[in-house]
Amino acid sequence: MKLVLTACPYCGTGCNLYLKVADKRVVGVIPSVSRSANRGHLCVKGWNAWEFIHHSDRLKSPLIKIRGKFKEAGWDDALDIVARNFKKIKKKYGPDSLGIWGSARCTNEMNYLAQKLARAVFGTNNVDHCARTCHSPTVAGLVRSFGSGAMTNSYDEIPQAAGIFAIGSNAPEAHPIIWWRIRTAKDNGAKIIVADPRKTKLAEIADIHLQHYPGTDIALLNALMHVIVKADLHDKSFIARCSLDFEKLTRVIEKYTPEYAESITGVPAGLIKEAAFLYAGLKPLSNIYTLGITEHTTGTENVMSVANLAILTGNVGKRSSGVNPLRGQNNVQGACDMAALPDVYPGYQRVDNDEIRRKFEAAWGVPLSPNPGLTVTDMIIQASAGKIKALYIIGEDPMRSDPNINHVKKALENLEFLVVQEIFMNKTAEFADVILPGASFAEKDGTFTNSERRIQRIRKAIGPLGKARPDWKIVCDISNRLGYAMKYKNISEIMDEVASLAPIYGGVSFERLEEDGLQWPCPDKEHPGTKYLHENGKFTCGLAKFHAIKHRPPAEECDSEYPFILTTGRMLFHYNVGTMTRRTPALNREYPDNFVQINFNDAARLGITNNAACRVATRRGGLKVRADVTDKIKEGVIWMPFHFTEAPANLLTKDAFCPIARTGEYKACAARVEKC
Ligand SMILES: Nc1nc2c(c(=O)[nH]1)N[C@H]1C(S)=C(S)[C@@H](COP(=O)(O)OP(=O)(O)OC[C@H]3O[C@@H](n4cnc5c(=O)[nH]c(N)nc54)[C@H](O)[C@@H]3O)O[C@H]1N2
Ligand SMILES: Nc1nc2c(c(=O)[nH]1)N[C@H]1C(S)=C(S)[C@@H](COP(=O)(O)OP(=O)(O)OC[C@H]3O[C@@H](n4cnc5c(=O)[nH]c(N)nc54)[C@H](O)[C@@H]3O)O[C@H]1N2
Ligand code: SF4
Ligand SMILES: [Mo]
Repeated sequence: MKLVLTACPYCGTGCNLYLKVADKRVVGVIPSVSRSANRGHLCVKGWNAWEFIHHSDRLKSPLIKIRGKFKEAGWDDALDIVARNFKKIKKKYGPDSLGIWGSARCTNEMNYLAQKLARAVFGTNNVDHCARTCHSPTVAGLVRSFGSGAMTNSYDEIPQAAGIFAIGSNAPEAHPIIWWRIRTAKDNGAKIIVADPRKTKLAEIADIHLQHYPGTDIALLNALMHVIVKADLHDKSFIARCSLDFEKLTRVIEKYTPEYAESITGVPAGLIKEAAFLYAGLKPLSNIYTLGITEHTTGTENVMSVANLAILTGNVGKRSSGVNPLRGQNNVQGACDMAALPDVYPGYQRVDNDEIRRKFEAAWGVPLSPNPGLTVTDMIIQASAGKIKALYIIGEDPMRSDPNINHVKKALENLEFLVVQEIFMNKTAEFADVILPGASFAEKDGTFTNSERRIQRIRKAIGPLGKARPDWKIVCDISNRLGYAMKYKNISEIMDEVASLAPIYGGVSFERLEEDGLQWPCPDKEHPGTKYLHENGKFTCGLAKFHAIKHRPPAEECDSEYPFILTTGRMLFHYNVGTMTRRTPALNREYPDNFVQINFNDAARLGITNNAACRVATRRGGLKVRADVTDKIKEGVIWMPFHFTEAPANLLTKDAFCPIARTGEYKACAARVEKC
């Protein structure tokens, strides 16, 4: 048996594991003990991250749609059709009628080439990926507050924190190996404050659980800051030395007394006060947040509010402190770093900066567009409007993961040409003209960047199945056919090109990643990488900036017809749209079908009993699901996972978006529940 060291293909924790290979098949997994991301631990998805690889549903040949039916085809035929159509549409409607979706499930190298294909070959900045549905408010918000939009600190600092404030994060289910560190902090004596509408496992071990209504985070955070400032517990020397605009903040938070916040959030004023006093007394304190903060029409402002609280108390730029967004996908950090984003080149260098653009024009040998492109959200809207004519979607399933899928369906139907690159047939691929089979993580080399900015190697354990090809090679094939040569002898040359263009990756090479990866910023070959950002209050943008932010309700508020707030998310055993975990018997057995969590008082009023079928409806549509009657959710709020393609939660969610980051409001819309 061969053991091949690689990284987990699921969440952004980036655990390292060995794939066990026998007779050219992956037959199991064991965790790596020596790598720091997980230190010998894996969650249930990691332990089972091998069964889907050989599943009989894997796409093993290119498919071409002929008169509405998919037929197997050779690579030459499929690539010819792809190149011919992209060329034709570009000629007829111009470069900005095309768009590419990179993939947070794929390697850095693939994403670098995908954005290069968009910019240098298609001639457009219309390139984006699922970070738009996820942590784009983090990138936008933390850049505004600190100058850099990533997790500030490292995993191994969490156990030494005196305090942890986790807001809108279900780490026990979504980031289990970071949860292990939070538990260790608790064992070491840390105090824990949680803000979440649901009583998660994390809330259960918290010293204080603030169970607020979805979409009321700004009111809650402003009230915490109000109490801290009134009690004179803020870090005055840090504020004076390292920040801007404190007075603007104080003017806005003046109004947010705990009593006023109680009227918005539903959290008792006394508990808000208690939490604020506890928070202010804990140093260093690590702020952890995820999608409960970002997936709102106020997403970017929510992120800046968390940053406000950290600056106010001096909890940033130090060990075991910081503002720590736990990134979602295995390589969403990397896909952002590589600039599968419409406004920046690799390393967050703006496309509308002339000097930067000239650097990339010289490197890539072609003129480049100075106009920022469209986000995923806006490519969908513009496809419906007839301005986007062709899309190349890699490893993403907007027909299940974007809000209000009927709105997505209309857009995909309106395209003249759609290429989908996938490992499994998904709902988006059904709309494709051509489907290109990618190799799974076990079948290719490359790198993923995890949530603590650690760039790590993934390694090929077996050859690609059937006619599948590594995703980066498919991008090269398309580019070469379009007349722009992408010829790399091996994949490490791609990382060398990234290092030469993106200063934060300047010192990165495959050779240097062998040991335990490297954490960016890593500007040169001698640099050891960076454990935490903004050391000694020296922020990437000079001084940290407070933002004065007022509470705004979600786009859709409850009324007598739709009296519940529906919020959606994930659970331990399944992963996003479920193409892999639903095909993993050990995981699917535990949770084979969709359900809605509802408070037992609400259920009793509606005559709904545990496990009985009920109907959940919003203004977009309705679903019949099982009721999970529980005390773990606040009254007036219901919760549903989005992993089940046959009962898709995004039939219900609303296509309302953060105006800055363009992220959808998956975490709050108005719904009704009925007994079936
Ligand atoms: N098992 C598993 N792990 C995963 C994934 C998966 O699908 N399955 N997906 C990965 C991805 S892509 C991501 S982005 C991460 C996401 O990781 P998380 O963001 O932790 O996961 P979610 O379940 O989306 O939501 C987190 C919490 O937000 C709470 N919440 C809901 N509404 C609000 C609100 O208005 N305010 C606040 N403060 N909290 C609210 C929910 O109750 C939930 O406990 O997980 C990653 N890890
Ligand atoms: N209601 C609701 N909806 C949500 C969210 C929510 O909280 N609530 N969260 C949002 C978030 S945070 C995210 S990140 C998105 C995720 O949404 P998506 O990115 O659409 O979902 P995934 O399941 O991560 O995977 C996308 C596809 O990648 C494919 N894939 C996996 N590995 C590879 C590979 O190596 N190569 C190729 N070519 N394809 C591969 C999978 O088969 C799958 O079809 O969902 C969003 N949607
Ligand atoms: S915590 Fe995330 S990276 Fe680690 S094994 Fe689980 S899914 Fe994989
Ligand atoms: Mo995500």
